[in-house]
Amino acid sequence: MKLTRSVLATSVMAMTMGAGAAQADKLTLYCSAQEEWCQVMARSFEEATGIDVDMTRKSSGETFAQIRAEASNPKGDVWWGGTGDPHLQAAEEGLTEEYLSPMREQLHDWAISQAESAGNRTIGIYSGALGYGYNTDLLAANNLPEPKCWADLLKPEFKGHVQMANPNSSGTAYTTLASMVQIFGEDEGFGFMKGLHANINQYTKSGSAPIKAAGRGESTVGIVFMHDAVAQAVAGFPITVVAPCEGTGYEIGSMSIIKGARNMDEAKAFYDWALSAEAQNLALQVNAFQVPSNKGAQTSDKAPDMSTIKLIDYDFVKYGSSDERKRLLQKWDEDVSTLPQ
Ligand code: S7P
Repeated sequence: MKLTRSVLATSVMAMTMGAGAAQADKLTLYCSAQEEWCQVMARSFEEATGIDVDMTRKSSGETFAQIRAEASNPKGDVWWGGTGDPHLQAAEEGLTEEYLSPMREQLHDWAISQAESAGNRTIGIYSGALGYGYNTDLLAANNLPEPKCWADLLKPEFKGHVQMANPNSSGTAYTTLASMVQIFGEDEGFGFMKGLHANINQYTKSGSAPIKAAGRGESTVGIVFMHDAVAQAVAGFPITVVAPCEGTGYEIGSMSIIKGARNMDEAKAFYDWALSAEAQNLALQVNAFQVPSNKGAQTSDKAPDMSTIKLIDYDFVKYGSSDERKRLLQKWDEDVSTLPQ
């Protein structure tokens, strides 16, 4: 893949600025998007720049916890992908580095707002709406009514049929929890999570695992970002994608440079490159159906159409704040996860 002149110039500039960099031509990338997308980003950056990339894929909440644990001796350089809330929390806790990329002018306003709300210690790279998907064959085999709303997932006949991730490890599941609180209010939102708990067959570590299980016929419903459900349908699995009738939350998938990165020049080169239309178009190669943040990047025609989905005005500042994220997770741990099923 060829870099545009501006991205290449930016990358070269970043590389030459860094006299005294600890290690040249190496980047440690923490990735929280889907594995295939992480792989193609790492390999394409290597091809474009000759910089070796050591990439590890972990869920958003797990990566946040790792970066925090490593804060006194940072091992990662860039955290790319994953829901924005833990990136905002990392920014607030001083775990990520302020950076103003020359690529910012090419981005949608929502990506810049994400950056500005965090003192430019993170930035939006894609967006996507939360929803769920279900296996049409299993739904029919179990005589279940077609679900259209969040409330439908609480029906007693769905007991044991619904899967979601654990909000501590998964950004998708934290977005679910924060969305329910915003849609229904705190008390009713937690009431919803308790009702849902009764129907959950498993809390997975990774956010997209529940829809993969539904695709394989191991679970009927998976609560995920709608683009992850579309990916299963496009792969040929009998999955129907639902935009819940009450409205839904969404994510601004984000990227941050880790504070104290050992390979700071390479980190900035990756950051600039990852904001380019060319790099964001790599999503199309791996059936990643998020909406890209570069105005010139292509959105797949299979991607959920955000303009037709009833989106809430998700309060990223509040639900990405350290206190609120900790509080909601603790409350979920104490009041929801401990209930009998
Ligand atoms: O699969 C893509 C995606 O849904 O995964 C990210 C997610 O946060 C990572 O998985 P976890 O839920 O396990 O944290 C999203 O940002 C992305 O759209």
